[in-house]
Amino acid sequence: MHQSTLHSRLRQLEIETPSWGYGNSGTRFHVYPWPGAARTVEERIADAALVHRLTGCCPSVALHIPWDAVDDYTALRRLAENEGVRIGAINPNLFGDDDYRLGSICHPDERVRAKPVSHCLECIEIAGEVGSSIVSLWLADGTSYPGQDDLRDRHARLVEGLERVYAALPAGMRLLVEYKFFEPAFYSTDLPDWGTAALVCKRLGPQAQVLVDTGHHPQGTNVEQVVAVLLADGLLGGFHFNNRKYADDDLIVGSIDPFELFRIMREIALGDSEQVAFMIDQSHNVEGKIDAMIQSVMNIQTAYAKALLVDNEAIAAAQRDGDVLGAHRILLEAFETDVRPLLVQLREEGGIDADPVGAFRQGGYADERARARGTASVDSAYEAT
Ligand code: RM4
Ligand code: MN
Ligand code: MN
Repeated sequence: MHQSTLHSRLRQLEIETPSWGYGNSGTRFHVYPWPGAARTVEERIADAALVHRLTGCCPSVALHIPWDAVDDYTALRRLAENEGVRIGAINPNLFGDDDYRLGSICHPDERVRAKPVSHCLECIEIAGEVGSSIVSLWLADGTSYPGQDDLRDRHARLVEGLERVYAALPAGMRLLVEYKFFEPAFYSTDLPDWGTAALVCKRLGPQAQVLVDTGHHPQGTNVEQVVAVLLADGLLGGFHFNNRKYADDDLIVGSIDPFELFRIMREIALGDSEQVAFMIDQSHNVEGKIDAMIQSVMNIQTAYAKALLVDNEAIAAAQRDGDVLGAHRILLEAFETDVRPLLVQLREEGGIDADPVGAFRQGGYADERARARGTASVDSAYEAT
């Protein structure tokens, strides 16, 4: 790839950070409060804006409703713009309500089912008001015991509910459908995998696309192949980047398996990915929130830079020749390239510090926040959500 194409493709990469990644979060065992962690939506947006200033590539922030709900969304939009960011994906909360014990959109009682649907419709309106073109949903729906509910009926309820949501989408707005193979239900999950999500999106129509959360697959899943197939079918709407070791760990993206992240970004580098929303979905339980977010952004940039370095002509020739090891070595060559000087150069050209995490750590931002916001104590993990 020509040097200038490489630079411009790297500069085009924009990553959205999540408001919920800036507040206190924890496991179901305990939440360790972080000094200066954001307590309000305004503080979460301010932290996202700081990440954008330090990285130069995170111009939008995703919101989760009702965690980030406000009375005046036009004012919130203005606040974000004044901070230098825009509001990105609106995520309805379909799991934090006492009525949802047996599910939200797939709940056996149609009176309960009406509630998540109208919440999604409200989120579509909010998206319109804040100038966002994405509503991104994840359902916690499922069953924990065989026989608990009828699996086919649940699927029919899912499609019916999402059809009502889809029908309310204005032109230009997309519905991203996220899947996860287990949790909080343990026996069946109503949107367990990319195949089910893709089937549902196909039924809904072109404004519905699949969201791949990189932490939502069973051990050993070939995530880059999922990405490749969805891209080929125009069904890849976006990512929730994070990393996992055992379950839905929400660790810093690229922290456990940078080679997997590289393989995923290789598919992005190859495919037509203009429509793909690159979002982070992490919760930082034992680490600082802002520097963890910046590190995540840098890891994605690193993986993408390496992915762009793959010699496409050479690998295609090796693949045609059936040179298995030769093709593999071409891929490794790119993965093993030190792209740090390239990224430093790009950052410096854009007026960004060569080491954005270092700039955060040395910039006094953490102390400033700890002084202004204090350390909110969180009594239990349940209270944090
Ligand atoms: C889920 C999923 C969703 C996120 C919630 C908080 O596991 O990843 O994207 O909204 O967690
Ligand atoms: Mn997610
Ligand atoms: Mn998750």
